[in-house]
Amino acid sequence: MTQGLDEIKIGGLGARRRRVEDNRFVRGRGNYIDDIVLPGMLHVEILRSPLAHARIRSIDTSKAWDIPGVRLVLTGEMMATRNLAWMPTLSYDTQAVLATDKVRFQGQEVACVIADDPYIAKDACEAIVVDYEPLPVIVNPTQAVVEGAPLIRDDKENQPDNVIYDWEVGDKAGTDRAFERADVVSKIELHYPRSHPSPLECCGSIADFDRATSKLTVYMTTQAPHIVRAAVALIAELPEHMIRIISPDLGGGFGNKVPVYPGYVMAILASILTERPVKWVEDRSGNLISTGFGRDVYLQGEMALRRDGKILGVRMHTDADHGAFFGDAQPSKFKIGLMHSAFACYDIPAAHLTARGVYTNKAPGGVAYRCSFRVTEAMFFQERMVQAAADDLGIDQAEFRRVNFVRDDDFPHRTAFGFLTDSGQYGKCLDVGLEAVGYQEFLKEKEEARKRGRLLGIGISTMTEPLGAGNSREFDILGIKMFDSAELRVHMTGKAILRTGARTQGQGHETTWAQIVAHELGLPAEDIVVEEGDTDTAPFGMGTYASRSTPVAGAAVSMVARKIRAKARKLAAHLLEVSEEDVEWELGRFYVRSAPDRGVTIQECAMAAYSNMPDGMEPGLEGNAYYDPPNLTWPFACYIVTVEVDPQTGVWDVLNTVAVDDCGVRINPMVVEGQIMGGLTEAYAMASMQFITFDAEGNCVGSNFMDYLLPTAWETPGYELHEVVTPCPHHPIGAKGIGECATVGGPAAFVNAVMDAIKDTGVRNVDMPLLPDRVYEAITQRHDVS
Ligand code: MCN
Ligand code: CUM
Repeated sequence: MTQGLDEIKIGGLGARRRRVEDNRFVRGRGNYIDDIVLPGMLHVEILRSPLAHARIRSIDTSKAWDIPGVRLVLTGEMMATRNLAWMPTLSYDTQAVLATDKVRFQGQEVACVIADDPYIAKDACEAIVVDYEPLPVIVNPTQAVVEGAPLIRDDKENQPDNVIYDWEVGDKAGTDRAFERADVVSKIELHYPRSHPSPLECCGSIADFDRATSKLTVYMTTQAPHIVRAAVALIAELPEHMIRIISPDLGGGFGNKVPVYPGYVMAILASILTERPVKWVEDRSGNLISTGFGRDVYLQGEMALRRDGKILGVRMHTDADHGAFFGDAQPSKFKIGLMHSAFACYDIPAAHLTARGVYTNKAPGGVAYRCSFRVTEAMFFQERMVQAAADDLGIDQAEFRRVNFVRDDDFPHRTAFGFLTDSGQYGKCLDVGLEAVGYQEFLKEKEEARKRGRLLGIGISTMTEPLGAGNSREFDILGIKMFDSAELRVHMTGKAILRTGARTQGQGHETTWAQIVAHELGLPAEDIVVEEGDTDTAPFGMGTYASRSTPVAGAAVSMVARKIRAKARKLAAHLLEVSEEDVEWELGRFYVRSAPDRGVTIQECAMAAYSNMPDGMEPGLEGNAYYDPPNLTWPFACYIVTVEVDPQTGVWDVLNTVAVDDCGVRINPMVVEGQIMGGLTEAYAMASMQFITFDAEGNCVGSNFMDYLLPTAWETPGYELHEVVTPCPHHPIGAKGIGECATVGGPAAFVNAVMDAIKDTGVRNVDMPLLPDRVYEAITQRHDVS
């Protein structure tokens, strides 16, 4: 027991290990899609629709064909001859690859040119003449459902209107009864505006079809390479074993790189037709205007309350604007994602949610931007409703949360919407946050400032969120169950390679997975290389989104390492010439129980696996594991923000941001803190400046970084981070997901703070982003601003 390794020194669980991938990233040695150049490669450019809704009368490509260097011009009509004009989406809908009949949003793909270089292709796109007949445009859910609204999806049979789904969950009768018994009913209406994750690197792909071997290799910016392989096999009707999807280094994903985009399909068809590698790389406007966005959901919420502060029931109705094609990547069972995870941290007897999704003349998407399948909207609505209810009751907002929290001894807890939360210490997290921000002192300071006409405010957001889809009983995408995988090969000299079915996009898996192996086997983390993203080498997995990597693939890493350890134990017994039962394990070493000095290292076992195995044992030290989690993981977060609002201008400044996160056991605290800081910055961005809007004609406002704002280091506030650790009871190392927590829980803290500061005006809500002119209007006109 005395010779075990120091876990932190070998880079195991809990080590603040520096991110190994940053070695190449900060040196400019990353290998992103646009860095890849194949011999003889051609380039695709896409012609996009300038109109949001129009019938296509004709497309004349003859001038484009005449331009020297142009190899191919594709239109929807030509795609249709190969049955590729439409493709299935990840939500059982169809999406146009290239428009045939109509265009349905501004920026939709209408034609594409494949040429020797991207500039020729771009010029040739401009030479294509499209004759459009404009149609009336729908830009929001209200317009979508009015009598006589133009039908957007007239391509579909059995689609008489613009409604995609009407869905409900929860206990309607029980909730109605709760409202009958209520002393107070608190109501709020909100819009979570459309935003965009805008990763540093836009989307792109290189398709390389080899006629001689019939093999199609596609380099692609994707968060889920194996799902794409399945999708390509189905869409292009190619044999799956002849398709290889390689996801190279990704310059951020944030959910933007989950869907299959038309550009990918065009590059594939173009490569098959030209027998040359074909590259498609999106420009920034193309990315902002046409690819997976976030949110665009309206909420009407009601809370039934007892005078003493107990929540008796909650009613929610949401309207989701999905754009022209229902293209969400989300569990097929849940039509509005995990919206019904709202209120999971509160002990509420009854809840009912109705949700309607509609088509509009806007780009498809909705599930992106650190959203965990719409948990972002759920928690924003929850925490805005909670603040409004506390105000209506005249109860302190922290106290109101505390009396309604699920208690520490009440886990696992079944939520009103039917989820089973696993563990948490909600009251403790809140206490840590209040203490850190100096809650009582701030309330006094606020009162003093008020007397002098200064507007200070404090906003709280507390939430538990479901991270880590599956389990496979409830979670699937297009019928494929949501589990994940890991494969570990320990070489003769004790060095190892680990592969998983996840795909890091910046989260640091190359660093943190090695730490899990170090924890389980005592191999130094630096001796383990981690590889993800190549379907020819990685085990099958569902990819990285919904912060599922740690809960699912990370668990698989633990499990495969334990399998290896079990085999190593047999090897150790053989080397030590004792029976397996007499062998004990400590980090990095097996020893004889009765003689602890007699031992062998894990490296010695690895060598024996190839050079000195016992009779009858299979050689080698390799294995794989598939992990189907018993439940989601439920991290908790408490975010507290203080602000000062300038009543003369509506400008607000963040004074302090405190974050208390409980994501169970932290594999690498530094990586976790990076995730939280990134997430808080996105939360601040959405609360203060980001939204993509459309004018009445469906023109996208926000298709460039002049209109769609990213916070720089200059305006980003500082953060004070704290931690509470409640190990996940069902995860092999007790870890819960963290990747999306701060983006999910953060926005309500910022908005609640500003609303608290201007509470005296009687204003209940200003919709995000809280631009100064909106806040100014609220203060001076004393009405809600949407
Ligand atoms: N981690 C840890 N201890 C824990 C939990 C996580 O050390 N208890 C580490 C993990 O090992 C991993 C990172 O934190 O390195 C994030 O882990 P996890 O919460 O499992 O999330 P995923 O790896 O599945 O990442 C997905 C999540 C999502 S859905 C979006 S969107 C998002 C996000 O991560 N996109 C990102 N964070 C991002 N960060 C970067 N830099 N780039 C993106 O595109
Ligand atoms: Cu919804 S953004 Mo992340 O789950 O890839």
